[in-house]
Amino acid sequence: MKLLVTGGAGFIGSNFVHYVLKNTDHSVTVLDKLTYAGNVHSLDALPEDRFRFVLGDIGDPAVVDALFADHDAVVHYAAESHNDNSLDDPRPFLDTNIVGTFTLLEAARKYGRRFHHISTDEVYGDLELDDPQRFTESTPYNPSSPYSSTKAGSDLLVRAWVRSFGVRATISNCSNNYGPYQHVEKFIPRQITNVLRGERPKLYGSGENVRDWIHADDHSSAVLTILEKGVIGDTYLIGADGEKNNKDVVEMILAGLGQPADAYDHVVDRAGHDLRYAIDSTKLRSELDWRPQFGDFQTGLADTIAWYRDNESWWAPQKDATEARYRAQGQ
Ligand code: NAD
Ligand code: TDX
Repeated sequence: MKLLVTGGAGFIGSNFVHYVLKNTDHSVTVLDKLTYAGNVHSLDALPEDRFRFVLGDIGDPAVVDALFADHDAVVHYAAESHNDNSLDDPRPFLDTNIVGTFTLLEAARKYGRRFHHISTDEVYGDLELDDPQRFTESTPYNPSSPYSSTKAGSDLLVRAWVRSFGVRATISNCSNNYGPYQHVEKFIPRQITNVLRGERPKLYGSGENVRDWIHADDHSSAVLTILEKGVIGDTYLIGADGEKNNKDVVEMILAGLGQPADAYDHVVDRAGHDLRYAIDSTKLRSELDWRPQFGDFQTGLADTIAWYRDNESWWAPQKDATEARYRAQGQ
């Protein structure tokens, strides 16, 4: 297959591109605008005969149409992805996540292409810490932030284009990813790179908030499975039973870097901060026979810490500007 991957210079998209080129015979074209979150060096050293990079905006129909005409299937990762940024300036989230997805769906309709939409568990809102329920495919949408509301809107556009225009699309909603190539604005890389620079990790609020961690490679294998075997029009939740509260994750990072367990700061909480996410991925496991490979968060985190230690040249150019932005917000 010739795959078009939007947002392939970002964190999860670049991990997907590496995964596909390593584990399948597909060829890949990346369409990416290279916003502050995109990094071409995440796509270094890929096989030239099976990989191509195109600089462009998913909201530009001329660029999008030409690429759809020339590919068999599209996996759509491109998005504005950071909740904190969406609280500061929501506009780019509407432009890319809503209008950009709309532009891609119109091309999928015009050229009859298979389309897979990447989304998030945040569309379901949050859970109490002691709620025995986890999110399933039938949990009602209840997004909290400008980011998650635009992702929810984009999911609903995909559903409408399937029903009204017969677009051959599937949707997946995944929990929090970790692994290499994640921007230093995000929780785990921010704390690892802080410690590597001799600064203290920064925990929002009490640190009791829970996230359900999955390694980016497990997300990639799930997406490939859905692309190959998923039922058109269906939604699949992706998760690996990785619930941890933020305080525990910070303590694991400190331990992994030989620092005392309490060497972190509490900072101003995020506005509207979701308390807990938790995914029930029974449908994906039972209907499509998918299993995660990174069962052990501790080992996956140790690999991720090692990657940031070994790849300072990848993250250092963004670190100062990211921390300056956080400092201005008291975080
Ligand atoms: P990211 O911010 O690291 O990467 C986003 C990429 O999209 C960047 O390369 C950026 O340049 C590109 N991009 C942004 N606007 C664009 C535009 N208008 N046209 C073309 N390219 C554009 O994001 P990520 O964390 O890798 O997330 C990727 C996708 O996965 C998003 O759709 C996100 O909602 C979803 N998701 C993320 C997580 C997570 O834990 N990070 C979890 C579940 C789902
Ligand atoms: O410095 C920090 N300190 C802190 O305590 C940062 C940056 C975050 N946090 C907390 C906020 C969250 O409870 O850590 C948790 C994770 O924060 P983020 O990395 O910003 O992720 P989150 O808001 O959970 O959203 C992520 O997962 C779902 C991705 O950014 C989204 O794109 C995805 O949809």
